[in-house]
Order: sequence, then structure tokens, then C-alpha cells
Amino acid sequence: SPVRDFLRCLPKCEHHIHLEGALTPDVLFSLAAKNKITLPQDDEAFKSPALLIERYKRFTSLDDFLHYYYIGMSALVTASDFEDLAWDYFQHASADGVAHAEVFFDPQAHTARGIKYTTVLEGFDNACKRAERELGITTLLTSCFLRHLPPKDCLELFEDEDVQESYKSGVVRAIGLDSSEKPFPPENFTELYTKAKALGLKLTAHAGEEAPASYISSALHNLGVTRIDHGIQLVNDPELMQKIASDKTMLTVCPLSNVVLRCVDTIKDVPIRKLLDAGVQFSINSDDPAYFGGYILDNYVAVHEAFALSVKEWEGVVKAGIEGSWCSAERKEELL
Ligand code: ES4
Ligand code: ZN
Repeated sequence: SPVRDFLRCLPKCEHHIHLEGALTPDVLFSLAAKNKITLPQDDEAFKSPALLIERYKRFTSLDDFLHYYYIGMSALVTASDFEDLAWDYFQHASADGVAHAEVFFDPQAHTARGIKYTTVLEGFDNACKRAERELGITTLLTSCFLRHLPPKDCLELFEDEDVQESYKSGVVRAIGLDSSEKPFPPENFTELYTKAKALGLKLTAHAGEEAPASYISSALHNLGVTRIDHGIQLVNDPELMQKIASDKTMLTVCPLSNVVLRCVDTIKDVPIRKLLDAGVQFSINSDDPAYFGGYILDNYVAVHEAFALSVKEWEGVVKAGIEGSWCSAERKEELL
């Protein structure tokens, strides 16, 4: 369609994609067979990829999704499994017209089941380098911490020798905070973020997805993040919304995710118009494309169908995404 073509051609940056969330049911089943991983026998949904796809249309909450997300990624074992997964994502991103991609991964979800951090990172980093070489997409890896785990476990991983090396070498340039949001507020991770900031890492955190806007202010004030992932509950705190607008703090909004996980009833209830009216900078992202029924361009199209942004407004959204990116100033100039 002409709208889809217009949106595809915009120089888009993606800032909120969990690489493990790019694992499709077909790939999940084939990796489970290859790696001899037994999927749950007591859940009918794991009888076939088609049944799993149907189950993914009936998530009731973030936690209901996360249950499937963590089982799914248990099929990932070797460095090439991780590389193939990320490469599959980058090919979709390229086809959708993504110029720059900042991608999340969840090391604790793998180290907890005996997969080495270096195995995960080798695979994901190889795919990033290949995307830069073969697709011309610039990339940045963000290592996320799982907030449902004890903060001391997160600190322990952060201090691990291999993890520290990945920060010092620049392979991992940012940290994030994800998984089950309530009741795990940002301030639980103040020490972790203080240490990450001292290393010069970029800082972001999921906040205000399901939990109230107070999680957003806590992430800003206690963690020192310069970006908020999701952040849709911001519209319930007009004062904080003005502050975020004037500071040009970017939200990474994930419209299809919000609908599928029932944070909102329909795309029209994602506060796109309110954010635009308040002058809040935001990008549009896929979050977990294999679970939520679409990649980045599907999210752009859904937003257009619900809000009919003007060409000027779309150009403004894309410009905010470029300015909010953590790529080099030279790369921003190229994209602007
Ligand atoms: C996630 Cl949508 C979402 N929220 C929080 N944590 C996540 N991990 C993967 N997707
Ligand atoms: Zn997310």
C-alpha cells in the first residue's frame, strides 16, 4: 500500500526489540528438536507451532506472555542459535526500512539454565557485525537485567569478568531493565545503575508499561536513565510529562505489544496523540515481534491507521528517533 511504502522508506531507528522476542514458533520447534529440549507436555499449546501461534493471540497480561517467552528461549543453546535468531530479526528490520537498531538481550535468562554469557554474546555480536556489513544497519547491544530476580543476583552478573569485559570492549554499550514489572520498582536497582553509569554505559529501563507513572519518575531519579521503555502510563502524570518533554527524554513505545498484552484495549488507546500534543519525543518499536504479531513496520502502519499522522508529523517522529539514538553524531547526520 502507498502508506506502507511511505513508512517503509522513512529512515527508521528501532530502540525496543528483545532479540529473544524474535523467536518464531517454527524456529522454536526446530531448535528444540535439534537441541533435544523437551517443551512442556502439560500445555496443549506446545503440541505444534500452529497451536502456539493461536495461544499467542490470547495473552492476558505481561506475566502471561513472559511465561511463554522464557519457555521459548530455552530452545536456544549454541552461539549459532543466537546468531541465527538475531540475523533473522535484522533481515526483517532491513526489509522494513530500519537504518539503526538498538537491540536488547536477556543474559540472565540464559545463564540461569547453564548457557555461558560468552556463548550468547558471541552469537548476538556476530549477527550485529553481519547486519552492519551486509545490510548497512548500524547496531547497538543493550544487556537487560531481569527485575523479578533479586537485585544482588543482577549485581553479581554485572560484576562477572566476562560481562565486565563486554562493557569495556564496547560490544555491549547499554543496560536495561525488563521482565515482570510489578512489584519490582526501579529503585531496587539503584546500586546496579550507579555502577553502570560509572563505566560510561548508556542507561534505559522498562517503566510505565503496566505499572503507574511513579515507576517512570523512579527510573529517572533513582537510576539516572536517559530513556524510558514503554512509558505509556506517563500520560497519567501531566507534570512529569511536561518535564520529560522539556528534557527531550525519549520513550520507546510499542503499540502492538501494548494491545496484545492488554495494557490498552485498542491501538487507539495507545497515547500517541497525547504524546505528540505534549511534545514528548518517542519512537515506535516492535518489542517482541514473533509474539505480538508484527515487526516494526506493522507497528508504524497500525499507528497510522489509528491516528492518521500527517507527513510532517511522521517526519517529526522519525527525527525524534534519530536524535534519541545512541549512535555516533556522524551517523545521526547521515540519517537526518
Ligand atoms: C518484555 Cl513487553 C516486555 N516487557 C517487559 N519485559 C519484557 N521482556 C521481553 N518483552
Ligand atoms: Zn520490552
